[in-house]
Amino acid sequence: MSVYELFQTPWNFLGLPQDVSERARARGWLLPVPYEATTSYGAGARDGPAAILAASRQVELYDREFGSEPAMDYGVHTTLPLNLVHKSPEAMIQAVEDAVAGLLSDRQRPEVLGVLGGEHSISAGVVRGLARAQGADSLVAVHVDAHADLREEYEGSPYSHACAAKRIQEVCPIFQIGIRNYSSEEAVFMRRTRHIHTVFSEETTDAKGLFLRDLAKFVKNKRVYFTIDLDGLDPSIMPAVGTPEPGGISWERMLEIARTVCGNAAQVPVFDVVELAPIPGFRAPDFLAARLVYRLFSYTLVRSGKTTKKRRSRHG
Ligand SMILES: [Mn+2]
Repeated sequence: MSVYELFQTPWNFLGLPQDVSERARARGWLLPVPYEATTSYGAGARDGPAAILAASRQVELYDREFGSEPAMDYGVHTTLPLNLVHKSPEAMIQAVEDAVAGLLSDRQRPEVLGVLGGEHSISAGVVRGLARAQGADSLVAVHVDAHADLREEYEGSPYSHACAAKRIQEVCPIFQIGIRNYSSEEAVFMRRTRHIHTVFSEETTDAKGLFLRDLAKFVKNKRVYFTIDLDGLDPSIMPAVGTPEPGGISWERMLEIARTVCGNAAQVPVFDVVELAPIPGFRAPDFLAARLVYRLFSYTLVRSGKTTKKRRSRHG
């Protein structure tokens, strides 16, 4: 027996062994962004990344859907959390943009970067960083949320969580899913713009999932930035969010959406999962978020041999 068997598993996503989670070896990287400043109702999103990492160490590596332990093949490297203490929303977004652009431009870079929020306002920095590092050509966003997040500004800031999608659509077109709450200003904007395709909450519960065909078409041969505000899910399975809204997406439907995006896109270089505000002592939502992040890495990194080969050569 090695003496190291006496110690806990490493404090990283999924508790992966050291060699599988090294920067040099891992094809997926995870960046925790524990930021919260503009939350308007229930607080706690700054604790989201730590809760997801803690829960992930209990997630079974074996995945029935793949019949293997996919993370042991592709590897996930967990970076240290971004340091955003006392930063204003503007300064935070700049820091997130710099961090994401920096990680994606480095010679040693991930094939897929996952980002853990934190409140949804971080996403403006994430998509800007992605566009800066890799360009915005053929880039589209898929956005799961209960809220349209299309306000020009909210409570005095254009960088509030309530403006996340407005800032994203300045970079690329958006396909929104699960929307069930928005203001009259946003309703007008949604009708006027061609930059945004909206699937409302009640359409997502349709048994046949007809919207999935439109989604597949939207992402076909595109590079996709996939942003998931967990309040897009049904609050009966995801109550640990600042602003829970009745209705919303089931676990199985969420996975169908993720499979559709990752299976039809040319590439999903970056995703984020935001707005988990853990409820002390209630672990189910943290565990759901951890399982979702694991599936997102698997859907993006376990592909047909041909695609994998092409991607590997691109990264040299
Ligand atoms: Mn939301």
